[in-house]
Amino acid sequence: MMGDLKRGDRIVIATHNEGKASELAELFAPLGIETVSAGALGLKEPEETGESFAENAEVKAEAAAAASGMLAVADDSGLEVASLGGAPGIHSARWGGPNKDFRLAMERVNRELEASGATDRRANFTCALAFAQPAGKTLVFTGKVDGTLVWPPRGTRGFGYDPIFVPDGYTETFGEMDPALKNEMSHRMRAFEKLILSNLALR
Ligand code: ITT
Repeated sequence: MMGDLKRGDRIVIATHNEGKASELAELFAPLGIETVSAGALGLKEPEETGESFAENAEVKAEAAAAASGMLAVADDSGLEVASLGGAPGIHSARWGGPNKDFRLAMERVNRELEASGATDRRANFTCALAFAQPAGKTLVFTGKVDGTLVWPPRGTRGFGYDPIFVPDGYTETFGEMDPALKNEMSHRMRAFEKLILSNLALR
């Protein structure tokens, strides 16, 4: 099994998304685990052929572990809008188009919500974190945070769809909130917590 993650380790964060890389680096730092991103190592981006967050996270983590010979953690995540049947979901990055323009992606979410006539603006962010060893089993952990979508977008912090997402129990969007507070409740942190718990339990 795993149980191999320990203080002083250096792991690859198998992402080319700087927003994710920095949030995950903040989560791993207090454990004494140093992170380097796949982008910084010049690793190729594998094609995301999976049909779920978990499958795509596995594909990315295994590719990075194989290419680097290091422990790898990949994050596949996205926004699921209840009134849009869970869209954009695993296509969240693609809604930003070739230029990864999330202003456009947020506009599309809002446009489709208005076109649907729905008054229900509930949504959640979901994250699957896959932990892969160069020659071992891959484990996947998921986390979710529920909230409501607002329009127009508010705040310039975070990344992706953060400026339109207000987590339940708060009034600020993830785009306005202190990044440390987002990291205390995010989908990413909740998946991360399970990864760490499973690691400790196996040691
Ligand atoms: P990698 O595959 O290289 O990790 P990516 O951005 O392509 O980067 P995904 O396929 O997992 O990653 O797409 C996730 C998208 O969902 C991401 O681009 C954001 O637009 C959105 N997303 C995920 N987590 C988010 C968060 O915490 N805040 C805002 N948007 C988020």
